[in-house]
Amino acid sequence: ETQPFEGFTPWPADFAERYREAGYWLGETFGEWLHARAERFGDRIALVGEKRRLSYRELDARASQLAAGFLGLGIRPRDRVVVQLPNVVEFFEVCFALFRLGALPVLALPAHRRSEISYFCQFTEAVAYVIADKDGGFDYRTLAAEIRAEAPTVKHVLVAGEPGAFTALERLYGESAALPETMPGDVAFFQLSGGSTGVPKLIPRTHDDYLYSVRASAEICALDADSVYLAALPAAHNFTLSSPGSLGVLDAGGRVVLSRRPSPDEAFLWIEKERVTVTSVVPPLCAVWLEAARNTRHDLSSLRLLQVGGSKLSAEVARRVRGTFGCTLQQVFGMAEGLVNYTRFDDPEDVIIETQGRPISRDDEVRVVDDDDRDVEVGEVGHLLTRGPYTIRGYYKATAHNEKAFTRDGFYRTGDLVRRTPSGHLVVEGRAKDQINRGGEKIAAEEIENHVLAHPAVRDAALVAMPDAFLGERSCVFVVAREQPPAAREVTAFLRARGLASYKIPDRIEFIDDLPKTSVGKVDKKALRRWIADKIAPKG
Ligand code: J2J
Repeated sequence: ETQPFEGFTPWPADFAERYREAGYWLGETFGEWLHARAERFGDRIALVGEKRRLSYRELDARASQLAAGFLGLGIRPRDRVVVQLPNVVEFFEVCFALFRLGALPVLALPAHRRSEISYFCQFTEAVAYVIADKDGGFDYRTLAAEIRAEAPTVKHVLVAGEPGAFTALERLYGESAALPETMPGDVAFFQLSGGSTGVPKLIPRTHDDYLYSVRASAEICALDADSVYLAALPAAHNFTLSSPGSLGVLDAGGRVVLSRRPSPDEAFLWIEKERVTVTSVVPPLCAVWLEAARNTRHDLSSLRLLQVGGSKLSAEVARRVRGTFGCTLQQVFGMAEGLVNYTRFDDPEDVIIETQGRPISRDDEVRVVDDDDRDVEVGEVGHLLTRGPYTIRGYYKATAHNEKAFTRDGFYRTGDLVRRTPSGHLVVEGRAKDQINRGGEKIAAEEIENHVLAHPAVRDAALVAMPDAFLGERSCVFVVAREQPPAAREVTAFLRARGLASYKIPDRIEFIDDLPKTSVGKVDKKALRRWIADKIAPKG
């Protein structure tokens, strides 16, 4: 018996038992899972990066060697390690090494900057921070130096590539060592929530629950040892990692190809070269790929499945996928907190075009409710609540927030407004949470408002979504100035200097005398959204 992990909300015992009995939770850790894959798939290629290809056996061995290196540094079970890597082979080596050790990766995105990373390190009391030297013209070592100054718990900065002042990851691969035992019911790592509050929330995922979602996803998508998956979006994102993503393909014995950029230039090259069969994109990227595919010189004929998710796909774009790529479209509506919905291969075409799919599991409990948590009729729009074998019961160390984000009987309040069709498929109709979905990248309004409010010339601020033909939504911040309004450019520069990820910088700033309020005195964001939508609407 191990001590319960502080800050983690386990499933109630009767649910856990049910999930085990139903065969969802197999009692296997990521470490064992990878060993088993190496046994079975041996010298087959598991990962293809820009510089290296790794077989299953090599990946398994490298993970053990790196785990030994981490142990040598003093990293222990349950220690948190912030991992911020682009789509490189090292991402998997590091994650699997930490899994094997029982240390817990916190999966940051490459776009995150000082504000986010510093928070993750401080909040989780991370002992190490893993980066690449450079990516996309950005030097992560500069960021790491700032993080070291702000987060004293971070004892090690480990660098894939040129280490500069820090430690080269390459030097840590050691002789395999005896590793402590890990438990399948334990937290394996942290995903990040899109969030709607002042600070990002961390999502603890266990070996048992995550591996179930991966295995079941791989089955729904009919993956096998001949599947070749292109990770075009960031590998750390839940969609790319697990729906079925890289892990799903590794589960099936297939090959994962890592693209550094999601651009058609690079992605199409990989598709041709590695004969990619399946990949996943967000809707704006889908539109870009569709355009580029019209006159590409690359052979894309190997592609059998294009998955689209992360934000709402328009039916117009959806309809073009089959004709352009000659492959099946699959809509994916998922969340890092758990629940993932897929359209199925045998769904009628209109269901594939017009719905966001149905849940993975028979034991995914889905409720669609009104503002008072009463179930609405099939076909009516309501709040989506869910619980199940791979949906968390609480965010990490967030007791007060969990009271609001979960019902008393453990349903997660997704914040999504959906409609359920008679066939059980879900259609995303909107959002109740205070978040902007900028083409799949999530922005928590309150987080940005707090940053804007820190500007000395700002008295009040409200961030809302404005419609955008390409991204679906962009962000607009309404600012009430104390006296003379600052220049918009100056506010933007101020936010950048605070170390915010680029995608979170408001796309537009509107100065306003006062924020409109509702009858109960809350900021009337509906009115602000309507106002900005009207203002930017094409005239005529
Ligand atoms: C509309 N909104 C969607 C969709 C997600 C697979 C796919 C996506 C994610 C993801 C994921 C949507 N149509 N098809 O984790 O495993 C919005 C909803 C949802 C939120 C979750 C996966 N697919 N969304 O996007 O944690 O609002 O996960 O609650 O980043 O994205 O965001 P995230």
